[in-house]
Amino acid sequence: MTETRPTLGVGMVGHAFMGRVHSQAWRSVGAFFDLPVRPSMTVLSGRSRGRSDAAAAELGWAGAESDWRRLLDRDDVHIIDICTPGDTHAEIAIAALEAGKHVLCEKPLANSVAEAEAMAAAADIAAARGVRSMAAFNYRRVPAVALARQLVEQGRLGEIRHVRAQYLQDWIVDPGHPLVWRLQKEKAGSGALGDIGAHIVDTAQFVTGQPLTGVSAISDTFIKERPLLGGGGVGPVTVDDATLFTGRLRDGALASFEATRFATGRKNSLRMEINGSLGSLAFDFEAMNELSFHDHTLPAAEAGFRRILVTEADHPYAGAWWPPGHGLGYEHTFTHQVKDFLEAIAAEKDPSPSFRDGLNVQRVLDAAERSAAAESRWTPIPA
Ligand code: SOE
Repeated sequence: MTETRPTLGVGMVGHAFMGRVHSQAWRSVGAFFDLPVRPSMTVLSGRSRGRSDAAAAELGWAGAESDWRRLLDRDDVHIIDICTPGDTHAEIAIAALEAGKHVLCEKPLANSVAEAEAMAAAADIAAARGVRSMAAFNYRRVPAVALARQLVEQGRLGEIRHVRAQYLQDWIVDPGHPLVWRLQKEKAGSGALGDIGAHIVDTAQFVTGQPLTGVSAISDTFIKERPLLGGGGVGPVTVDDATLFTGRLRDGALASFEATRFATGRKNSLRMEINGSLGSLAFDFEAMNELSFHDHTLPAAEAGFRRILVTEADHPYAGAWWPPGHGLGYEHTFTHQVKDFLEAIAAEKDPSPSFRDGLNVQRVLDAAERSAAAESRWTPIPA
């Protein structure tokens, strides 16, 4: 059959952990979802020519460049997918939008509110010309999280009173773990707060449909110095190892957030419990195919948390994959992300989460950082 769908060439910047998982998404999306456009893995770019060539061959990209600016000059590149550390996001995203390329950008959107504001402003100007942008908060695309959103939207939880959100990892508990870029403020912006706290802020606001209005935070860096990557001594850790904060949602719910890389035994435990007047929801990414739901309208004798296995064809995204019960993994959330992004581009609609949503998360992170520095002072989030 002749291919009639338009082809959208993708240029991906960065090919480490995020680049690898985004590559998997671009490789698989067309095989599992019936898309109105056809993505083509045109080119990736990294800093070294040799490593970029090798990564392109390994990950399935047609070509490689060693400077992302070259991707913007190419007519066969329509989408720029930014998978680099936060300190480069603003420059690449703004240049790409100005060059008329649609942009998908990893989280956190930027390293500062000022950068995120500039990106959101560039995205607004680009959108008026039909150029789309999206912040990559992949956990919204876990079927169980998308189902949680649907249940809240349907009013099954009633009035939301509490959100309890945690993102727990343990990969830097060992003081011998080297000083990687995620532990350097100038590269990453912040530590556990921006890397994983950003996800629970986005997920909580997405599922409840409500923004946070203010926060009060505490934060610590337990291990102050770590071995330099190339050897030759130690260097200072300039970001938080853990940040905790309380907050209030728009309609009055009280919320708590905990982002830590020191929760021994917890590998990638993004957890959320939401309590409403009519029911509650609970989720843990370490059991990502399940959502627990308590229906408080049932007689007390029958009520209680029940586990929904979120693998039915009627569940968000799940029908495109395997028969019920066979389950999905981390990588599928990225496939769902590019599916939604491509569909929005084809429909000439602004994708969600937008750069404005990314800016809002940035404001929450910034408020938490300022609050922690000011003895947990209550810090409002600017609208
Ligand atoms: C590392 O902490 C990390 O890879 C984050 O950067 C991701 O955003 C998260 O999904 C998993 O953990």
